[in-house]
Amino acid sequence: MNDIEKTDRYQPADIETKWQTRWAQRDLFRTSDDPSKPKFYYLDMFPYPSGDLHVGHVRNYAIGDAIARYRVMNGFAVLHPMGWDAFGLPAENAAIKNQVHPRDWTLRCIERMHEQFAKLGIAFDWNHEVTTCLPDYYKWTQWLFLQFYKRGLAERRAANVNWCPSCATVLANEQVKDGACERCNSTVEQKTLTQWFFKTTAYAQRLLDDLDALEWPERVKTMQRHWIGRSEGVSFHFPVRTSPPVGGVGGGEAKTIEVFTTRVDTVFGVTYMVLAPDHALVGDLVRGTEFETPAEEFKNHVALQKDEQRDRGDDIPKEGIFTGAYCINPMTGEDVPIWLGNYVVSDYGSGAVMAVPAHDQRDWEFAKAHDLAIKVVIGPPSPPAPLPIRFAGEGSRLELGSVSLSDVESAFPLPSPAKRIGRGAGGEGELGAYEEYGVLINSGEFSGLSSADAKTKIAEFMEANGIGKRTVNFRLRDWCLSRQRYWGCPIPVIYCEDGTIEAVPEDQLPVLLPTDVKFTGQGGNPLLTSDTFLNATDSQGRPARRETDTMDTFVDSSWYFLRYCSPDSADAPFRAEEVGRWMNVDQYVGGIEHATMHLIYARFFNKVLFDTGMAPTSEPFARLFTQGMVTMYSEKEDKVLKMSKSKGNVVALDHAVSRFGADATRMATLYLGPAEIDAEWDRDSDKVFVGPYRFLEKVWRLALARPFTANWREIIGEVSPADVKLRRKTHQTILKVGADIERFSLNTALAALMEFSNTLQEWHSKRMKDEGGSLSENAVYSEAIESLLVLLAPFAPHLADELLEQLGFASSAYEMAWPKGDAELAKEEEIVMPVQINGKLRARLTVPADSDEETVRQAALGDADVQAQLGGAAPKRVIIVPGRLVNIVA
Ligand code: ANZ
Repeated sequence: MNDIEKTDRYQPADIETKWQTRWAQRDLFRTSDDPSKPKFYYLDMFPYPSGDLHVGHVRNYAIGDAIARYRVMNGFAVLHPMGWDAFGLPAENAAIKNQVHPRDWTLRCIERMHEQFAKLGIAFDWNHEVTTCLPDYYKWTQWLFLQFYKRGLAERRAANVNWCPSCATVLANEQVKDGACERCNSTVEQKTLTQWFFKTTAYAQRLLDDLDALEWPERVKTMQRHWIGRSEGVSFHFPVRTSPPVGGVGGGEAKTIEVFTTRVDTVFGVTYMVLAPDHALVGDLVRGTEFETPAEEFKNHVALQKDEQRDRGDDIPKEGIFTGAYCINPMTGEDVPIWLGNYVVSDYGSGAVMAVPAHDQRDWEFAKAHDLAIKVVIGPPSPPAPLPIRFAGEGSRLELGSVSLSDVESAFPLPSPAKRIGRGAGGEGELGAYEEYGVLINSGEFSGLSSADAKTKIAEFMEANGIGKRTVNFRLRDWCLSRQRYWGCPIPVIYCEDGTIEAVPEDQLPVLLPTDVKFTGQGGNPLLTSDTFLNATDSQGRPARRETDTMDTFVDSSWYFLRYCSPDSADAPFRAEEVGRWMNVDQYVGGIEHATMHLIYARFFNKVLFDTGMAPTSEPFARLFTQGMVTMYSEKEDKVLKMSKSKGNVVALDHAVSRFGADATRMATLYLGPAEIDAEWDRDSDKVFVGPYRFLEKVWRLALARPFTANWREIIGEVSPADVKLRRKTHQTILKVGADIERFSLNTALAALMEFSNTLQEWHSKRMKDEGGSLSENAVYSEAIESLLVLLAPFAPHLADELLEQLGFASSAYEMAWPKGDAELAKEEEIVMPVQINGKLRARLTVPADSDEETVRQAALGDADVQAQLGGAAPKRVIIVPGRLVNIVA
């Protein structure tokens, strides 16, 4: 199509290194300190430095780079930093395996990742780099811990942990596989250890309230609301009988069981009590009885079941045992047998549930499994005429008010089959608890009230009579931050001989990780092998022992976005004026897997720092975008999985870049589909690159195909009708690409650029045939090419800069202004559409060629001729054939 010589062909390898070197030499991506520019803080979730990047990672950084570059070109001062979440288990495991120090291993990985980011040409400002495992960072993590400690927001207390007896170490839930240690396969035990906690629960309400105003995906907000789990209910006590009930005469009632319920309207339907197997009272209830050993065994058995599964208890088989003890329902005086159950967890509410099997599906399943009574106390909203309920009193069932299953079925034809299906999987066929609100029955003086009224009335009654009180419960737990690991931030406290705890004085920070440790792989915290570390001196000069727990790495990542603002701050974790300038983060981007833990911890941290006056905003991340991940077929597992080295389904960045160049690699990852959705990488990997690569080749050819006129703005003047279409496309593309980038729709932005290049190509081929060559024609072409290159720069920055240079530009696209789209020029021409009424041509409509159906419809029905024909009657149907015809059936 033109006479470009072979040497002028697109050669990504040459131009990419050239531009990377130039950008680095010029420190082009240094954050602007121009205070007159509006600020834009773009934050990618920082990576764990694991070494090699693959195209799945590239997608994340390509998204961020496109947006950050776009903002810069639009006149913003953009902070676009990168750093390393550099503490953590993999480095420690690598140390054990390869006898290399975790620090060396980590720093080597970081170096390697630096190279790869450079190869990709991502516009990070490395002047803001942070590395959490280096003392200049973790000194401040320790300092922040001490501020929390001073404010009573960090405390030490006992907690249950997974313990591997042979590794002598605590295991995270993810390291327990089917009740066994992932590494050595020994049976995992539950152990109580004293651990450090951050009191996230103190911020539960604010973490919930402030979610509303955030511009976050609704899905993430919902996950956080669920995680925080606010419930309104009533807490009250069931006194424990000290002797078994005999004919309703009780023994002493010294002990009580506290319950929390969201359905106090069902209190008359309690037929048994369930305690968490590790509830504090269990020992007292069973001591010295035949139930003591079974209770202990049951506790150990349940301890191996996963907490998350037990937590809501919906999908697990309901296991339990009787304790032999009874308590008393304070509202009815009835005896209630006390059971232990696997579906009740000790750290929610009070660890005890008043079970109402007729109205709670979990209780229903439990009652069915253990043959316990079911008493109906809520009927459907408009109850049928009173039905004869037989109060059965046979067998082992409770005497008072108990009904058999068939009584329930015949008394209350349940509202709809759907409602009868329990939440639990499997279980008792389709019959289950009636969990809806309704009208109270069998509930003493409260019978006849609606559930809603009864909840208020019973709560008021309990409060007036000192039985209980309304409470709010949160599912959110305090954050256990202790890890018995070496490669983490040491917790800066020491234990004195007299048992007191001393915070390490701030001027002695950081507490450095010692180097004289042994990584034996034998388990236990390697820090215990360092005498220099262990032995400390307290404030009185007496010998003391240093804390060997290190912090959960989520602590490091809870404040890195603040440190990015002033990475070199030496006398505070960050400087007020810099966090004042940059916070909060305008756009945070990361995986949905961080919807809860990280994004809750970071919000909590930021709130505490806001309260101390250190952080300028109460929320750290104004806008959040969760990008989808890249998946690929894994030979190893014979299915499509998240791209990862361990699954053997990766396309390495190095491989991609050396074959297709960084620009095509970046574009290929963006072109996969909408950025928020997971996308599958083709098994025939080269296929994915071909489209973007050919497109870049085409841009290359087009840009050099005709003489470029830098001053096209001055000479563009009257555009000949033959060139209007190209000019229109130019302005349409400018408007579309900008709008698409703003809404993270990068794949459609790329599609628009590709379409634009096709229009340009067609125009050019046609022009080669005509003689062409007018001034105005060159100007239209030059405008199109310049726009194309500048619009392409956020995606393919190397190619854009190279071609701009070849066309005579002295600066990088990074320094150029984003083109301004002219809506007038972008406007489609108008078309005439015939309007038929009952098959007869009645009017001609002039509408913009790109009108949507609704616009055409409105125009047709508003047309004077059409209105006259219809004579005020509404048409039966309006059929629109886009761009061609309107058909009205009157
Ligand atoms: C009786 C009852 C009757 C309940 C009924 C529900 C329906 P949220 O806060 O929404 O999760 N519960 C209380 N503590 C528990 C624990 N430690 N482990 C397991 N379950 C527990 O719901 C609170 C409800 O969960 C409480 O209300 C209690 O069961 C149960 F028709 O009390 B309910």
